Amino acid sequence: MHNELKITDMQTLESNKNTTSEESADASSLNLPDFTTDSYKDAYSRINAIVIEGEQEAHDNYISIATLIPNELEELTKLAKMELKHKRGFTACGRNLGVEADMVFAKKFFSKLHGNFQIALEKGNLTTCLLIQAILIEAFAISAYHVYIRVADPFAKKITQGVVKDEYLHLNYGQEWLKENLSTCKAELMEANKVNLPLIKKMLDEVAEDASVLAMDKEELMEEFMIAYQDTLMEIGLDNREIARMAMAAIV
Ligand code: PL3
Ligand code: FE2
Ligand code: FE2
Repeated sequence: MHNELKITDMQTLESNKNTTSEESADASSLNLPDFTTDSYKDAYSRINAIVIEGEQEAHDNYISIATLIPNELEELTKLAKMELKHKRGFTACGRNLGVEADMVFAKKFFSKLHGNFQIALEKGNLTTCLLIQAILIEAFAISAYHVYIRVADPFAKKITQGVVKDEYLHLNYGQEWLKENLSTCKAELMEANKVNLPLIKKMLDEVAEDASVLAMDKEELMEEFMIAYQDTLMEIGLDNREIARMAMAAIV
C-alpha cells in the first residue's frame, strides 16, 4: 500500500521516480499465464462457469429477496439487473478465449449454498438470505475478482474491474440492512454464518486447483475474502470478539 510509505522511504522513492506505475504494470504482465494452452482453457471452462452461474444465481437471489422486502423492490431489481450484466460480461470473457463453460459443474458447485438459500427464503428468513447472498457470496466474488484482475487477459481484466465496483454496492446493501436491524437479527446472523461460512470455505478449497492454473493463489484468495468479510461485519456493528467467533466457523 502506497499510503504505508514511511518518511524514510521518500529518498528511495525519489531515486526510483522514473519507474512509473505504468512500467511496473508492464513488468508484472510478463508473469501472466499463457491464455492459449489447453490446461489454461480446461481450468477456465470450470472457473468461468462458476462465475457465470454465480452471477445468474445472484440475480435470482436479489429478485427473491425482494419478495421478503416488497418496499425495496426497485432497489433490489436494480442490483439484480447488474448481476445479469456481469453474467454477460463473463460470458464474453469465455468466448474471447474460445472456452466453453462447464455449466453442469457450476450448478453442482453452488448446489448446497443454493439449497440453503431456498430453505431460508421459504421460511421468510431474510437475515439468512442476506447473509448468504449479500455478504458471503459477494465477499467471495470480490476476493476472486480482485485476485483475478492481477492475472487476467486484458479483455477479461477490463470487464472484471467494472464488475468488482458493482459487487461492493451489493455487499453494502446487505451490510446496511443488517446494521439497521442488528438488535433483532444478531442471533439469526450468527447461526446462519455458522452453517454457511464452512460452505464458502469448501467452495474455495474446491476451486483452488483450477484457480492456481489461472495463476490465482489460494492464500491470496483467502486473505482477500477475510478482508471483505471482516470489514463488513465491523461496519454492521459487531465487535472484535463477535467477528473472531464468526470467522472461526471457517476453520471448524
Ligand atoms: C455475485 O455478484 C457474483 C457471484 C459469483 C461468485 C464467484 C466466485 C468465483 C470463484 C472463482 C474465482 C474465479 C475468478 C475468475 C473470473 C473469470
Ligand atoms: Fe455480480
Ligand atoms: Fe453481486
